[in-house]
Amino acid sequence: MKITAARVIVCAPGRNFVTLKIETDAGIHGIGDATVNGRELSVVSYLQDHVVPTLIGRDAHAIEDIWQMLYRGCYWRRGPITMAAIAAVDVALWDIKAKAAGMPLYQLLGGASRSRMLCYPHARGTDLPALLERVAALRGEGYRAIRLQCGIPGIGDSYGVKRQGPGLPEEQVWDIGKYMRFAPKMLQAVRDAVGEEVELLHDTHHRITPIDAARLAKEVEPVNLYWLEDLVPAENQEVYRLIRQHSVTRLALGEIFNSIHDCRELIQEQLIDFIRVTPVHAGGITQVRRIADFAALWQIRTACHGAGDMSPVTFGAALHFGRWVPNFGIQEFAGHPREAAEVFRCAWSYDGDGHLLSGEAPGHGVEIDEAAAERFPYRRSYLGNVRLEDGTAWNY
Ligand code: CS2
Ligand code: MG
Repeated sequence: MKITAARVIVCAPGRNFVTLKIETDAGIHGIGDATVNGRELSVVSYLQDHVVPTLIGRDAHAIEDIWQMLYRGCYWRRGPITMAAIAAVDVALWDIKAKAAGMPLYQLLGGASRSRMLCYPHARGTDLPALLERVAALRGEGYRAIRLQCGIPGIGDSYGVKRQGPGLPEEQVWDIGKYMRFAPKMLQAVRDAVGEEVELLHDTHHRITPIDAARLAKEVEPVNLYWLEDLVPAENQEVYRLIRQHSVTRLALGEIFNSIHDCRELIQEQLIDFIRVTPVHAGGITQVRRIADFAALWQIRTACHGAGDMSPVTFGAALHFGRWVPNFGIQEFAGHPREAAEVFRCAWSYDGDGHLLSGEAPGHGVEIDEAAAERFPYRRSYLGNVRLEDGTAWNY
């Protein structure tokens, strides 16, 4: 089966998405996600100007060989743009192969390890009462695990509360001390409100220092969180040794990783409990599967990143991966803008009881309506610029 064409479709149904569509001489097509939030057009050019010309005429079934060619042949390997481009090709080819075999992608990967996937939505509130109200509403929708993000007294809406609109980066203020004084109280207050049965998660979003992270992880042990996520940036993976030695609070990391080398020490030194890599940012199914198998050696579980900027295509691929992968943990389910449903037709669904269903359609079960996509043209947008109160540039 030969690749005959590959096109990049850019659209903004509520937010920007970049989709790669690969067509074959068997009349079967597949789609992959190439969305890198805030740097979308970089991947468009990487695909259109550099990758697509090398794909035409190749065997669409040769997923591994094409992955290795794109990874090794580019010389300037790894990095978010390269690996998102490789991911888009990889997921589109897995979609094609599964469709050609007439089976849902999870079957092609090795069959179902579970019938449904535990998931968690985002509860956000500008203050604690608003957060508690949102948590109660999500409990009413059947969710068994919920992520908590709250405005912080003295610095207003922080990460995970105020949505970034289109246009140039918004300046946001952060203060470690104010966060450190508020977060443990916020988390305990929600635990007191919902009881012990609900899994509670929190994302610190790279915003504190390692010793603060150790203190926070230790202080919230009584809350028995499902996890604390992205406590500190992990370019230097060994900083997690300091955190780990002080606490048994579960730790999650990895949504920004794009290579197995970004998490090798974290995994083999058991410095984390959940690995958050997701197909679009970590080189597609082909590499995410490798990372999951490596993580399984230390009983580390998967938790694919599933924020709204993970396209419905990535979400579909992640759910089929999650249906198969033996060491599955949980799937993030932040949801997509309402308009996205006009462009992407998805076979996956929420079961109303805290779990997601992959669907049984051949492939990853997601299709794009190109005519509808044209109704939502690209709009340049950015993540925020974060600064400490003294003006120091800080981590978004
Ligand atoms: C967050 C993301 O969902 C999460 O865990 O870390 O919302 C992240 O902020 C965005 O994906 C960045 O584009
Ligand atoms: Mg996160």
